[in-house]
Amino acid sequence: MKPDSDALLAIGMNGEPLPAEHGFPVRMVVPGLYGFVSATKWLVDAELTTFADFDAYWVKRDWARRALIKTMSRIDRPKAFEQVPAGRFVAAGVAWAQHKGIDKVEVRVDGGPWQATALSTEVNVDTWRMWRAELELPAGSHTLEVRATDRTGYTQTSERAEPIPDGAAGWHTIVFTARP
Ligand SMILES: Nc1nc2c(c(=O)[nH]1)N[C@H]1C(S)=C(S)[C@@H](COP(=O)(O)O)O[C@H]1N2
Ligand SMILES: [Mo]
Repeated sequence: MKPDSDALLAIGMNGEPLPAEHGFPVRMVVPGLYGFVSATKWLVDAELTTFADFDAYWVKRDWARRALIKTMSRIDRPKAFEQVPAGRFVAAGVAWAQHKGIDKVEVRVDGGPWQATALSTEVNVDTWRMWRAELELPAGSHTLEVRATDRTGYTQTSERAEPIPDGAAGWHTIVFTARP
């Protein structure tokens, strides 16, 4: 209920009624909070209460009571274990830092120097941002890593965390092969 949370009850998506799998007829969406604490689908009723007075579904299953989405980036191309032609290759993916905004996304190949990526236009600080990087790949097996920095100046930590209790952390890493 915070005025600046931009929380909403969503009844449509892409100009159409919500698809059943995404919560038809109505769901909650709260930018900046993970789905498991905020994005109830197939909403039928709501109870006004406080964090202290109510154990939500996932809290009873050892997930965090309040969970802010962590600044994160993801590699979508190449896919894990994909074979791509050696030489010039465009890697791509998305990054997000809700309520903060993405400042930059960097990638590195085989533990080499971090290199900047090109970012798509920012719709607003809550939406995902696409990135792309042009790589020059020698033939052989490669490891690609990605990390994002948000506008508070925070760069994603390499230290891994499991999704439970309050969201995964670490650098998304893809192993793939460039064939001659
Ligand atoms: N009713 C209901 N709503 C739910 C869940 C659920 O298990 N039941 N899972 C939540 C979680 S963990 C996430 S990540 C999002 C996923 O929403 P999506 O399927 O639209 O991507 O829904 C949330 N809303
Ligand atoms: Mo989730």
